[in-house]
Amino acid sequence: MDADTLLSKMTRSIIEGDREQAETLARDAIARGLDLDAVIERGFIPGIQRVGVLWEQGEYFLPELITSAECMKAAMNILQPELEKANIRAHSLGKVVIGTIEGDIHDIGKNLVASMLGANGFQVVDLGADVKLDLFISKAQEENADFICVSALLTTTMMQQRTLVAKLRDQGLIDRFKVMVGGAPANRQWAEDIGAHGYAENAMAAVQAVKKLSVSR
Ligand code: B12
Repeated sequence: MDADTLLSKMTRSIIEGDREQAETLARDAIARGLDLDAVIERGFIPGIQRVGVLWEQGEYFLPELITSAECMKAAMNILQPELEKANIRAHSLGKVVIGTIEGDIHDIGKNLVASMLGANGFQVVDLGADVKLDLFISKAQEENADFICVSALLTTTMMQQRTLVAKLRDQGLIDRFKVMVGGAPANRQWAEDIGAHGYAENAMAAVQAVKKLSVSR
């Protein structure tokens, strides 16, 4: 099987919610020594994106969404240790506290960003999903982090990104941490409007953006 066939099988495994197949393909990619960033970006992510479209078109319902999301997580659980090994070899570029904002349980995109940052030399403290604003702040202080990365997938919870930046400003901490925002409803304009330091539309772009901010520190 060539690499392109493998990638499209990965995409299909997520769309079809075939967990066993997704896990087998993830292991296969590791065994073949494929570039795991590409495997995630071009194999698995297009699958969950397609699931999003099918849900929007009313062809998929919540059970299918959940099954596909679980497949995605299962594949990432296999790839994650390998990505971490790459990180151990790399010199740490800084510490990132990351989470999905309060009221929001979507964590697939956040997990991808966390994995990619970890794989690219950052120390990552993942707070999970539905994270209280104050916890982002206290953890960032406790961990002496350089960056706070905040994901939001709902137009309602996205508003909390603004509140978090305002809280940091009120507490005189806005210059201590660089704040990156992301998630499907966010964009560059939004980041600027709320006074965040950065935005990225996907996990690889997030790595580039955080690296750029880390140089400017
Ligand atoms: C999978 C999914 C779910 C799964 C989540 C499983 C999980 N563990 O994450 C389940 C089924 C649980 C779910 C639940 C719900 N969902 Co939902 N879900 C989706 C879906 C289909 C895909 C999201 C996803 O994983 N995308 C794939 C990842 C890879 O992309 P991503 O998250 O955008 O992340 C990338 C970038 O945004 C960026 N990024 C992400 N975070 C960050 C952070 C930083 C700092 C940076 C720099 C970058 C960055 O990098 C990532 C990787 O490339 C979207 C549809 C869509 N088009 O987005 C709806 C969607 C987000 N859900 C939606 C809704 C309404 C809900 C529910 C309220 C449904 C309900 N009625 O119960 C609940 C939410 C409950 C809650 N309180 O959170 C709506 C939101 C609508 C809106 N405008 O607010 C969407 C858009 C679907 C729709 N069109 O109606 N959902």
